[in-house]
Amino acid sequence: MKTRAELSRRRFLAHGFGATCALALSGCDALSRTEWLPKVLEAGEKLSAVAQHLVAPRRAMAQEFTEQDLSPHFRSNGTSMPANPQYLALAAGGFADYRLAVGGLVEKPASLSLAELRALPSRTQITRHDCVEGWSAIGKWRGARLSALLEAVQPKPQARFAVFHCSDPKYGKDPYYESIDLEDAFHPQTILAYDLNDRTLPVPNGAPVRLRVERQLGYKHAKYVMRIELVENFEKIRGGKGGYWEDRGYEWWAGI
Ligand SMILES: Nc1nc2c(c(=O)[nH]1)N[C@H]1C(S)=C(S)[C@@H](COP(=O)(O)O)O[C@H]1N2
Ligand SMILES: [Mo]
Repeated sequence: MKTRAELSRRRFLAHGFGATCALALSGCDALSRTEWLPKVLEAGEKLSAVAQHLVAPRRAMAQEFTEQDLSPHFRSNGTSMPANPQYLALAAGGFADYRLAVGGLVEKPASLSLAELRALPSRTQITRHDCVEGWSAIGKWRGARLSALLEAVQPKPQARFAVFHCSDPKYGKDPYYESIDLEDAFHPQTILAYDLNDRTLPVPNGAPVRLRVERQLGYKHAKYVMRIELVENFEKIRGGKGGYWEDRGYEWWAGI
């Protein structure tokens, strides 16, 4: 359980300009010197996305690092063991029966085993994970390119977002979920990671599959992904804000 102080710190950090600039990006420094932009940023997440376009084009790559930069230990945050009997049964069987369901607004819904996911075109990347709670870690991730998976299932023209449904009920209640737009979904560094630091992804970091969406803050990187749903909007999904923390006040746009 998070203490009240931790939760309010999360909320504080998740709001507005703080989340965008907490990581001391030089672009943000330059922007904060202009008078109008901080006001614009306070106006909401859509405008934060606009500001992000000003400092970096959407196709820009997140910084990548070398083996020497790896953190000695990649910590776990949030759920470290989903309290879900179905998940525990899958884990006990080494995830042999795991299937990733892909559906919603797609022409060819699919259900993939881990072997099938591993057979998709992959990418390996050493990147820095930044959590709004005030810590960072550098890890080496390997996973299936989400673009390859989406090309296989063929998004329908109305599809605008990919929603990641996870297996962990937070605080014994609502399952974690997250979403990204299709521009981020097709970005080359967006992968469904199954390895961390050259080993099978450990349970505390989201086994068997977790999202890496490198130009976004930590909470967007959904762990324990069971189902991907393509949607036009978030109207019918849980709190309607596109993510577990977003439903509780975080910004949907967490670009860094
Ligand atoms: N399913 C699920 N995904 C999640 C979370 C979670 O609690 N459940 N926490 C998020 C947060 S806030 C962070 S910082 C990262 C932590 O990833 P790590 O455990 O590999 O450090 O996972 C994100 N994805
Ligand atoms: Mo986080």
